[in-house]
Amino acid sequence: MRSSRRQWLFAFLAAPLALVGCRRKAAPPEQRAVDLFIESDGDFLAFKPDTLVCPSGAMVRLAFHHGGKSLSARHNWVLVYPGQMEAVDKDVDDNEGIIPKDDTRVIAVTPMCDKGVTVMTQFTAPAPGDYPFFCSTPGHGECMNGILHVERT
Ligand SMILES: [Cu+2]
Repeated sequence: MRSSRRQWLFAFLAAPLALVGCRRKAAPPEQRAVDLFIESDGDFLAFKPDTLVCPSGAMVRLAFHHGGKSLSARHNWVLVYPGQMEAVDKDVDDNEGIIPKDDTRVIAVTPMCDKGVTVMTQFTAPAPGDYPFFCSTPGHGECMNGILHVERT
């Protein structure tokens, strides 16, 4: 008798836990995909637009187009954590602006690209906040920068 009552109790206690377990195993909600487009403003050292918006947690697919007409300097698009732009920019000055793959201050980076070329990068939008982006070609970042506003979902 006693053991069967224990089994009953166990069944009652275990049932809600099992439900929670099932819910956790369910497929996560599909990650929202967002496409962003940005280009360099002709031969100016500027991004057009210089402000982008996306929701936190989204899978962002960003296309960057080098809109230069006569200017042959290369550009890229580098997204960094707040307050890190100047330091990252300075650190790559001696290496033609090439961002090392293991730089933890960097969220996303496109390849360097030539006039007329479009390059892509993909990343998960970080926590809500304002994140600076810039071109890391030496001498460009000071003018060629902007802000990605990551919004709360
Ligand atoms: Cu540039």
